[in-house]
Amino acid sequence: MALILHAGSTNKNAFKALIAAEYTGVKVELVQNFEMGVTNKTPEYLKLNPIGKVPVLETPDGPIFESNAIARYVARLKEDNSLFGSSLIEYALVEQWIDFASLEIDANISRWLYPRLGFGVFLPPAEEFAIAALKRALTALNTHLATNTYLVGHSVTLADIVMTCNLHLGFTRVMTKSFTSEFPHVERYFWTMVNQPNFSKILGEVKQVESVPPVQSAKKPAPPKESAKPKEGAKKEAKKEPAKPKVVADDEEEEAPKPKPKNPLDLLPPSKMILDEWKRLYSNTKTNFREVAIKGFWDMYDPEGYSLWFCDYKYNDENTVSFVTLNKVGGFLQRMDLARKYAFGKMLVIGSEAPYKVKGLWLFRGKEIPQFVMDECYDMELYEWTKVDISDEAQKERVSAMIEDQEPFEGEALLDAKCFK
Ligand SMILES: N[C@@H](CCC(=O)N[C@@H](CS)C(=O)NCC(=O)O)C(=O)O
Repeated sequence: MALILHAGSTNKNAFKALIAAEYTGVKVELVQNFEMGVTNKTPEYLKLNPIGKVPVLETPDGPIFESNAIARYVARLKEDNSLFGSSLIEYALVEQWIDFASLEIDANISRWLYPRLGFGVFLPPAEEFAIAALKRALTALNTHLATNTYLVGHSVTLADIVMTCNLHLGFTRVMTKSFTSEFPHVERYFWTMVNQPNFSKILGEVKQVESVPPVQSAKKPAPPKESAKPKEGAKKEAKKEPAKPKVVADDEEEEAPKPKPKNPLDLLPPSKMILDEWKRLYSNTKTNFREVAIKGFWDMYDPEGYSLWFCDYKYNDENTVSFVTLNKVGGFLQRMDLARKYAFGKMLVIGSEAPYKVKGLWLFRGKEIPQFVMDECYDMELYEWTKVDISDEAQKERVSAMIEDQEPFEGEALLDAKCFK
């Protein structure tokens, strides 16, 4: 008889036991009609897990909560399997990596992701701390995986199952390609693992998230959306949940965006500079660019209502392939779409051979870089930002040269110049 696992069908903590079951051949089935935020509040569920969290495994000897404990139980049900390694030291190392996956990887992904989704208070310094801690852990993991295919030994262990499920939350919800590309061995490991048949049967097709989710100020009940993560292994799939509001955080839950409050930049005192007029002048000036457009820019520029910023890509060493570098900059400009009403930018890809340098100039409404841009456009933190001091003629001239796509720029050829307007 199958063991019953209480969880929704896209709960990453439940995936651990389901994947372990694929390796050991133990039968584990998801309970039917599980509804996150409803089922786990019932008195019957609270008898299985007094804290009401998900998942819980029902066994002939009583319930087990905590997903790692459940996965260990499922892994141990079959004797002589290699999920715990094959020696005392391997057993210890499996436990070491399970703890590391939970306390250093999962905890920091959660601290980054959940406040953004409205589960918890969003505080930028706390997010910064979580991202730094996550990067520290991923750096260590990356180093280990540079010379190891698996976390322990030469085949999949429970440590790989727990690690991959935890990374799955990160890769699918908050860790974009530009974030993970700093950790190439972790990327290789993750994609190798999720494509192992015993993993893909449970996880289905895995797609990396394309942008960091925007900050939602408060959690509110929202109608559930169709899951974007279809899974094979139909026998293990719970029935579709009925369309009722949910009230509790779960990996499977997507929020409908709240109606946005007025952008604080619209509340700034009016400026004599009209951004659209500048954008029109820029676009319509075909000749005498310096005399017409650049002069016009400085005539209209209002340092009270706007600010100018130089940006410098922090990881130029990685810009070894021209089209990849151009795509990276193109992606950044696409993601800046949210700031079109409040910004103008020039991005230069500099150099005639790799590694290319990426530098830019941005004009933003207000005296600082708008907070919503910092919060919602992940690329911002890939650049060093320096406010232009317009009392410094050299800096002003640099601004003019960047707007003009002056070549050579700082002694180098331009591979490309892209404009955000
Ligand atoms: N340490 C627990 C975490 C369980 C957990 O936080 N589950 C989430 C869903 S993935 C949950 O039940 N959230 C509802 C709540 O916090 O009340 C485990 O690994 O099982």
